[in-house]
Amino acid sequence: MTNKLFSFLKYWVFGCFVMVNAACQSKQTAEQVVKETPTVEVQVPHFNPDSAYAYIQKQVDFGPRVPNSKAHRACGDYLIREMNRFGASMHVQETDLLGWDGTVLKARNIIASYFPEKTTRILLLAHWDSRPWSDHDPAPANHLKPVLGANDGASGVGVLMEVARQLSLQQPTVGIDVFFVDMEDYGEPQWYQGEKKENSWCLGSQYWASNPHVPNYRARFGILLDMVGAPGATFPKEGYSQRYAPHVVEKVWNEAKSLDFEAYFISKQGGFITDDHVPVNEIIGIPTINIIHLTDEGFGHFWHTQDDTMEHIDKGTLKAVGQTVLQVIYKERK
Ligand code: AHN
Ligand code: ZN
Repeated sequence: MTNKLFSFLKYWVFGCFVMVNAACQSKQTAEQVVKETPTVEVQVPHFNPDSAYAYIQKQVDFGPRVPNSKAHRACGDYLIREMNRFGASMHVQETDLLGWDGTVLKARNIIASYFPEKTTRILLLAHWDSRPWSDHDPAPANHLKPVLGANDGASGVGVLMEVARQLSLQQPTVGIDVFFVDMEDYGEPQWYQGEKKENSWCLGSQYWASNPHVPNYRARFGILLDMVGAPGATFPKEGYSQRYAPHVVEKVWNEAKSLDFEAYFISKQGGFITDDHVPVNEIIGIPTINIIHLTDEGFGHFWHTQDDTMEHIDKGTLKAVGQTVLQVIYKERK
């Protein structure tokens, strides 16, 4: 009797174990089916705006990074060091460029390549030099003073440094080249009365577009970041971007919308801005857009003034731009 009861209990317990186990296994199988189903969902890393902010602060702490200055040299060294630390293969283009005033400018274009073996590539750009003249400052006494360039220069570089840090942690499907462009902001100042010189802006990108860091360089498309740190910044669809790379504009603005950033990436036609994406489109022929802060009043009241400082850098704006760029990169397929 006791034996029979024991035997019954034994099989009952065993039966329960089998049933529970079977239930678990069928659950596992269901999960595996879900995992194995091809899906467009990808894990996009979280852009950290505190890091981007710190990278902007660091650049600004060198002082104005104007051509041929100690601060410019030191900041360039810092950028090369940091991008190396973030696991990129570095290409540094050193060259002498001629400014509108005849000054020989010691330029360094800094290109950080991720996954150089991949043939499908995206090019990301921002200029790292700052402007030698605050020619839009309300006080004429400031017109010959250099711009600190927290927003104009450092913001785009800071966002791309945080993108690079994420690239060092998680590999996307495509290869990425992060290009810190030199000598963008040496354009002829407002106060200059002499003969107007064409193409005095964007000297570093003009040079690169004619002399790429690797022969026959190609990228599927490019994204330039310029002045991407101001609180409440608005990025209309800039003219040259729409002309040369409308599909890239749509891709980027759609991703921004899906992340609820349409207050920044506004659905509005912007003016034509001479910037580093122009030689990239016109000389080397890579469809490239410009994410640039632009309002009906221009680039912001602090643009090319003594007031382009950290006070006008906003982490909410950095997040909107950085997360949108990361989403575009990590969703791109071969
Ligand atoms: C012009 O105003 C011609 N280009 C604006 C490009 C620029 C200057 N971006 C930053 N500073
Ligand atoms: Zn500028």
